[in-house]
Amino acid sequence: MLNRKQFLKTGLLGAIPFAGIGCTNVSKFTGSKPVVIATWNTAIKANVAAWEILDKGGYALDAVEAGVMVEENDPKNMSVGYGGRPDREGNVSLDACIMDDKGECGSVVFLQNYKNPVSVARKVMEETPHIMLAGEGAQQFAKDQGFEEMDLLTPKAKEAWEKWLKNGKYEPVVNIENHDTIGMLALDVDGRLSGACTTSGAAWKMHGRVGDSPLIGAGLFVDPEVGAACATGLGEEVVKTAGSALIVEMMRQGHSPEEACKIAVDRIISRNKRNGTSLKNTQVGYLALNKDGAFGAYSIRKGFDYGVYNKDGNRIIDSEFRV
Ligand code: SD4
Repeated sequence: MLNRKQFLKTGLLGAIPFAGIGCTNVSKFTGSKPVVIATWNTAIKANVAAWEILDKGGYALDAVEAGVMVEENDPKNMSVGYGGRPDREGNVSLDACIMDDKGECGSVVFLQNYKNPVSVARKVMEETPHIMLAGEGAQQFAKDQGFEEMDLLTPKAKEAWEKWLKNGKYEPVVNIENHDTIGMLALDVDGRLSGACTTSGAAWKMHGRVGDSPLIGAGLFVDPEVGAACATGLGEEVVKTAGSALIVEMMRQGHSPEEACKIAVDRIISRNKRNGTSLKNTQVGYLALNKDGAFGAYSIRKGFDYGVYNKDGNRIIDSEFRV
């Protein structure tokens, strides 16, 4: 099979003329580099792994991969990787994506039995001519790449599922109690932006359901000329409004990272208002980082927080919110 470099050399992509780059009016919102930000207060640990790489002058892509892997490997985080909550039939299935400073990306969806989907996603980006692999194909690829197969359902997650089965209502909510998907954005000392997002998805989802987290433009988007954004919360709402891509475009138009996130939250609210649908208990939180290292966040409701590690240290910040 062609790897990505060979594929690019075949000229398939070379035949497409480059479009002119639009105005990138983001420099008035300055920050510092290196910097890493990630969703929820679990980020405090994940950021340390990312910072170890960034602080030594390392690559943002390596930093986000190492950072989110901390959560994938942690069985206490029941929304990501090993220990994630299963679907309504008791299967743990994982989704993840990664995007680099050249706008290359890779993702895996509905991956079972491999605890580090972010690394499989990176292999999709680097070793294949594709950007996404799903289900059995993703599993076969993970196996071929030498990833170790394992059972991801922990006794704790199994117990939670059995408890849920007693009522067994199919209401795949991601609200203020049920979260911890990790989306992480980093800017390294050389100004390279990268992002990653990884999740076990909505607890008790239908078998086969995929949310926003592995979808480039929804759960994650990186444009090296402008900035990066990622999402957490009820993925269906994020996908319906192209959340992360929208945020990056808003930053391109001159909005600060926080303003851009607010615009994306407002888009969700107005869509639901227009349709008379309820967002009761629904949470969506967005993070954004611009190419100068300025960052911001916004969520539908109170309770979303995120971790930032930059020259001022590692800390948790409460997001601004709508209600
Ligand atoms: C999803 N966005 O699959 C994910 C869930 C999530 O914290 O963010 N949980 O819809």
